[in-house]
Amino acid sequence: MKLLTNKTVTNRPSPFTSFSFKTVLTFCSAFVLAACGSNSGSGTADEANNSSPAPTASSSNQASSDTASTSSEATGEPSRILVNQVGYAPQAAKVAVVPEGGAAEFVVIDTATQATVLQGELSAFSEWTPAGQVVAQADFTELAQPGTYVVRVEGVQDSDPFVVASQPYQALNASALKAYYYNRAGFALDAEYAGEWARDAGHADTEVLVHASAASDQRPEGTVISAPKGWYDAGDYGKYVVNSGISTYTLLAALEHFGDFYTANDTGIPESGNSTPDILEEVMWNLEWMLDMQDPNDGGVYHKLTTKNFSGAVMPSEATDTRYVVQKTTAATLNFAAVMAAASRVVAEYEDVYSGLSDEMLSAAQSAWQWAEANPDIAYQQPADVSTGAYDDDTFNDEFAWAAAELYISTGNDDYYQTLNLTEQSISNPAWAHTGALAWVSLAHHRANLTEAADVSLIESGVQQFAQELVADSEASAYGVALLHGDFYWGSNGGALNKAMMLLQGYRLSGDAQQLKAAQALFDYILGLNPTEYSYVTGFGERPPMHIHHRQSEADSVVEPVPGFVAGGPNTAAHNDCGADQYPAGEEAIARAYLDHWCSYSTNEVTINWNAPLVYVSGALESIYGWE
Ligand code: 9MR
Ligand code: 9MR
Repeated sequence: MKLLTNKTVTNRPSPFTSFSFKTVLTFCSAFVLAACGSNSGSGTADEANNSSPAPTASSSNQASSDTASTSSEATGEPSRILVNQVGYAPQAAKVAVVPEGGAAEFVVIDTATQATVLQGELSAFSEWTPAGQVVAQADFTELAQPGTYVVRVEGVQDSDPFVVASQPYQALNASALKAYYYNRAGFALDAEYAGEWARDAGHADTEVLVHASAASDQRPEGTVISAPKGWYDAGDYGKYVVNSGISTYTLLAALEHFGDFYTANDTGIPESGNSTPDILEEVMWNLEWMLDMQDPNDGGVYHKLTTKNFSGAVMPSEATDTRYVVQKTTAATLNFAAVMAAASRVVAEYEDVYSGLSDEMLSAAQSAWQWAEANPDIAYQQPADVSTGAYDDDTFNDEFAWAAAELYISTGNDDYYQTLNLTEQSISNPAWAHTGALAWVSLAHHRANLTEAADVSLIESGVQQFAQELVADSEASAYGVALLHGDFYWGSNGGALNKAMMLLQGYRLSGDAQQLKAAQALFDYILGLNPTEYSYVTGFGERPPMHIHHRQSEADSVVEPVPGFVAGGPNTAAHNDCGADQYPAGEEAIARAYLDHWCSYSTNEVTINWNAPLVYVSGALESIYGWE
């Protein structure tokens, strides 16, 4: 490869990658998600009861007309050279994916001058089986000069234009965080902050009924409680503790790990400019709600706060059905314990602002832990009269480990470390039902300040081994991404971003450039280096989703959806919501089973748990590539 100047050219959550120190290999198929702890129980009901009309020919064409020249269904080849449509930091690894049919060399063209600034050889062509596509890579890492460019191979369509610039993900990071503000329950979004997405407040949740499934002596069925604030989970208006767990934690971890970056950032939310970081203000909105989801009489935590059924596609203020807290569960209670223990550390840094809150959170975490120890196996059972999201995790070993780790770090009490029993804990990619890896993330970050009970070399080697497995998958992939067929479950884009986050945990320990490169590749995948040719984040890139399954975005009169949300992504469940025949490809090309249409809640919904690693990874890359 040679740098040229001034020359003009004419032309359920997947545990596939998992290990343990006790040779316990967890292996489960994407087709038996239930066995992996993913929620297929409610999937049956969701799919069977799908009452939303399938898109008409013209409406589904509308989705594809936005992408008129994306991946050809007939050949399966990408229609153009694929890049990260948002761009790259000067020092980042930069790899484009090139379809078959053209020359063996590539050039990079400066769009301002039409000069060729770099030329090189393509890698060998090989198949990426999740997409059923044969592609090569063009590695243009050497290109470090800021500017706007395209990658060109004679005989195939140019890449989209992209920038090389310092701080390329600053705006995306702020927008991904601001997505949580747009999903605040019980809060009016003023035009001053929300622009054209301003809306009235909905769901005050100051009068919520205790559902029969959650009744106790002190709080019988029908008791009115108050649990305001919190974020809407997703495109629906429910508030679910299990999914809030990993989401809230991941944002807290972003702040714990990259404090300087977040302390200086302005997200443009009403609290911006005060003495606490915006990310903490945003997280506090959800933490305050979570605190109210704990029954103060016994420490148990309600699984969710929702209506009995999903509302129609209406604005929050128009969705006024009665809301309930439903069943206390082991998973919700342990998610609560883990998050409150972690939050107590972060909030302690701001004792002058949140006086007494850190202690309150830690004791709430401890009483939740005690409830879970006394009730170690209470799985969520969807009551007959309730049909909102189930988040019905029924294996709790990972939640126990995560909560124990957070309590250990925050209290220094070795009993929690012994209970955690780290040698028995496998690492699998984080997901709402698979939280064990989060224990490793926190322990690794705090490794210098743990008590002597902790086995720091075990903690480091565990994180390293997981990251190295992902590097190997990345290097074996024609697209250069650590994504296997089994990774295409509901929310595959969240899974990809969580893998990037885990690679960055390895990188933070080792400084290994291959781990950073593999994380960058997964991030590139989200922003355009994928066989659908979308940049999956609303408002970013050349072809972002326009029809996300997000009730406000569907119900308002604004053409653009609320920005900063990552769409769920292609998956094996994409069959019955819009109609199987509406999807561009089936099982044999699962990485293309995505539809940018409101009806596609299985591929095009947005959630707080998929956006959290988008925030984490974009902020981490900004920090690592030299934010100042
Ligand atoms: O809108 C709902 C979405 O938030 C959920 O993730 C999804 C799966 O539980 O269900 C969606 O609601 C659909 C319901 O399950 C079936 N009828 C059509 C609804 C969407 O319009
Ligand atoms: O992310 C959840 C996924 O793992 C499940 O398979 C799916 C079907 O039950 O539900 C997803 O979670 C949805 C939740 O139930 C309701 N709010 C929207 C969530 C994202 O689609």
